[in-house]
Amino acid sequence: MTSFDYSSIKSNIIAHKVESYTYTYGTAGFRTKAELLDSVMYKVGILATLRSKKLGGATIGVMITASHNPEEDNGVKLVDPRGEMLEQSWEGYATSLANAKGGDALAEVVEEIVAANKIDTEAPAAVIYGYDTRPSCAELVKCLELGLEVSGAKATNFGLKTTPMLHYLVRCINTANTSDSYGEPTEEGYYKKLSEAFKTSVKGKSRLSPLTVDCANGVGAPKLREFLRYLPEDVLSVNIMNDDVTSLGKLNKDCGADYVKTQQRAPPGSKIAPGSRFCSYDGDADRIVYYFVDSNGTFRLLDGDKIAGLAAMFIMELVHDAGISSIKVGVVQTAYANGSSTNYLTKVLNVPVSCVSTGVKHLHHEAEKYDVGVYFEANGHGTVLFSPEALNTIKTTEAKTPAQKHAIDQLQALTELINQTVGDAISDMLLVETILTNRQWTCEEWNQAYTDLPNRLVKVVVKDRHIFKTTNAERQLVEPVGLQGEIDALVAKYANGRSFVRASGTEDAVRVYAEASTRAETDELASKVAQLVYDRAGGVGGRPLSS
Ligand code: G16
Repeated sequence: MTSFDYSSIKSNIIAHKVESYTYTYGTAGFRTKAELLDSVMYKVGILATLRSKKLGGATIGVMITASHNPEEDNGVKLVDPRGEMLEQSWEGYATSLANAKGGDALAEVVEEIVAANKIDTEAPAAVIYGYDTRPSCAELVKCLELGLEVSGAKATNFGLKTTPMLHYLVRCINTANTSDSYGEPTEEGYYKKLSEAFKTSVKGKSRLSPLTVDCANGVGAPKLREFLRYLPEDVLSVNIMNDDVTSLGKLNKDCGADYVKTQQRAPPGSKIAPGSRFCSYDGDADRIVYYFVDSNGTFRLLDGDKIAGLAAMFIMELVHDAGISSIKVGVVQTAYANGSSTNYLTKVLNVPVSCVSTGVKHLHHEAEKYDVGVYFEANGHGTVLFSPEALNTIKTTEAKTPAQKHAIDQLQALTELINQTVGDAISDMLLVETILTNRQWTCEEWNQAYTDLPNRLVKVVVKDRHIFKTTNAERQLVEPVGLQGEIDALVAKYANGRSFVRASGTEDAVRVYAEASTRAETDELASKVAQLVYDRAGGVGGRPLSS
């Protein structure tokens, strides 16, 4: 069926479950308890079809995942034709559709979208979709499929995928048979592209000691295992842990990138010892953090900030060695970036740094403004973007010396190795492993770039997190009125103190971030700011939680 079936849409096949619940297309799409999402999936199916029709039948992606959230949650996000997040102007449509109660209201919103975007509802539409390992995915997929059917999309189920694989597939499909072809639109094509690029970028270098990867008991586990079939053991040696995707309740539980970043410790049961190298993915394998214990047995985190610093340093040196003066590197961070990392980037690497709001979509767009834009959130979400001009320069520059040729080849391999559609734990891991292998560095040597200021992230559950409104890339609160002044007064009491508060876009909580000169002062500042938030906004469920 290709027609747009208004009468089915009006019959409102899947009704809004809890009348009073308001959905928001947030930091990473819709995300909440899985049992509240069936009507949302149905409507997202309709929206994805409309988006494809609007864009001349270009393939749109739908990913069903709640990433780092607990197993009982689920979520959904749309992927635009070049593999990037849904254009922001359409997020409002997503929210309106999700909150339309009853068939008439739904049809009305659909008609508004159609009219505002001059969409020919009989135009062709193509949508691909994938999902993670959550037990709720099977039911939600059915709801999505109904939405795709009533709106007349040519729908293709790509099955179990990591989020970045789905982004990759969308871009490959939309660029197939063009000069801009991104790759073979299959899972195998993804594995081949990344593994070949990795082999090139570490050629002639001794293999490092084995890397242990914590896969958060999520989709990253089977996919990494599959990927490793394309890389001989003498090129990259990997031990996989937390790979149980069948037992209930294990996804992201006391493991994964979010746990390691917020708890600042290795997952229980990891046999981490001085000299070993560990990393953790999150539940849908789009984030990664590295860590190790130093010779004193102290846990050291190499988070998204450290990865950004490492990548920027390496790429800048390659660009220099390649003799290419026209390519300028820039870095994009959020307010969660550690103050020391920003200092390192601006003062040591002398690289321009922009700060934007939380959410990959914000970082991605900012990074597109640079020739090479390195973007990472401290939580390990990020990638590197090469502008079309930079890609062309790298491709066409003729080497005058063997050293220049080596640098150009390395840059070329990086453009293939890095998933430029979105942050990708497997691809980012290969990027880090490339750099460490080329340098023959340990994590300890990588960590020497700068010392993190002690920092703390605290989660506060309040009655209504939506009353928190921010400005200045989320670094200041505008509402509740007066609260920012109270936070500033507290911060002023601490050397190198910094703290900010914002509502999470993926969890029902307010996040409080603090950093200061010492661990004790940081914890004190975080707890005092969290208490302020709790008191002002009607905290729920006892005292504020340490994330
Ligand atoms: C998502 C977003 C990230 C964001 C994170 C936390 O990550 O993609 O950009 O940093 O949520 O967002 P918030 O603080 O608004 O809850 P993931 O890995 O869960 O998709």
